[in-house]
Amino acid sequence: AFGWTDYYRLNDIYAWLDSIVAEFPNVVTPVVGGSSYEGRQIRGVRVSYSSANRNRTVFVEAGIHAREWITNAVSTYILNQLLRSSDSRIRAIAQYYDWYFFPSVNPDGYEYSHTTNRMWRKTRTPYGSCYGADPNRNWGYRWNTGGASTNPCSDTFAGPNPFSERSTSTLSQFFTGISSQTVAYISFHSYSQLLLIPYGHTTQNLDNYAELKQVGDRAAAALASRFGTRYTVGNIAATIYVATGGSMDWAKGTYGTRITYTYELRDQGRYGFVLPADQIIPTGQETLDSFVVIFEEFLGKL
Ligand code: 0X9
Ligand code: ZN
Repeated sequence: AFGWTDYYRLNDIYAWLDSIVAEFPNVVTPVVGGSSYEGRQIRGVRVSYSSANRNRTVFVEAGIHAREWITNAVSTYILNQLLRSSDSRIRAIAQYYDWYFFPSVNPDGYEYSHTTNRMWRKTRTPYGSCYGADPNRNWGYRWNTGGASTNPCSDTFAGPNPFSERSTSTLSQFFTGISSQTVAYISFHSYSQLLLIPYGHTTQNLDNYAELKQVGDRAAAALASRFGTRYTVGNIAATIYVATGGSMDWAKGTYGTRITYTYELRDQGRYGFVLPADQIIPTGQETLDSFVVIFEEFLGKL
């Protein structure tokens, strides 16, 4: 049975999505956010407790990098808690927003990381003798203007053009369709314990950086208060490196999405991408603590 003490294959995750649709038919709706080169669906769910919440839509994306398995698991952990928790703060945010969760937005890469190469990162589109573009270098905002490669054999290959990948192109079209009602874009990566704010092309703090930094610092404090896990909060290019073509930057740069964070979840390199499954629940708990702070902040203000 599905749970949070192991990592799961794509079809197990999708079967679990079906199970929550069946269990919460008035709240959870299945959605298809797109498709992949190898023909898999990018499946997700919409969680909505009231039609009044439509203009407060939150978009959550996990697994854009195949090997970052903790992200897929944490996204389903949070989704499950939004449905089942009796904590009043969790109930308040669950019921104030409309939520879209896409636990595995690079399904071909995710399956390949299970079957063949645990360290796979990219999509699986063939490019000559190499495979895949980096789906977090492929989005059409300041595409390939730094921190990306033009070599198809590189792990940060931007692709031959923006949205060359079927997964990013179809998911971006889905997002465009809901962009006018969407207030938040959350992207889950691992690892390094960072809470990153746009943009990746410049160390300048643009748009509503100050607001996001202030809320992010409070979110990181809440996260640390559970188990002492320390996160650094800041601009992408200043905190890690210049990187362009990321999904969150595209949402903010194209549609001005107000609440935009990229998480780099546990750990800081001891296990790296191969985080033991017994850390899924604690990582989920502390990450949800930070989520509550972020989304409480905007209660009644959107
Ligand atoms: O390099 C990346 O894509 C992310 N780090 S990772 O180690 N998980 O690969 C950082 C994402 C930066 N985000 C944006 N540029 N939007
Ligand atoms: Zn990543």
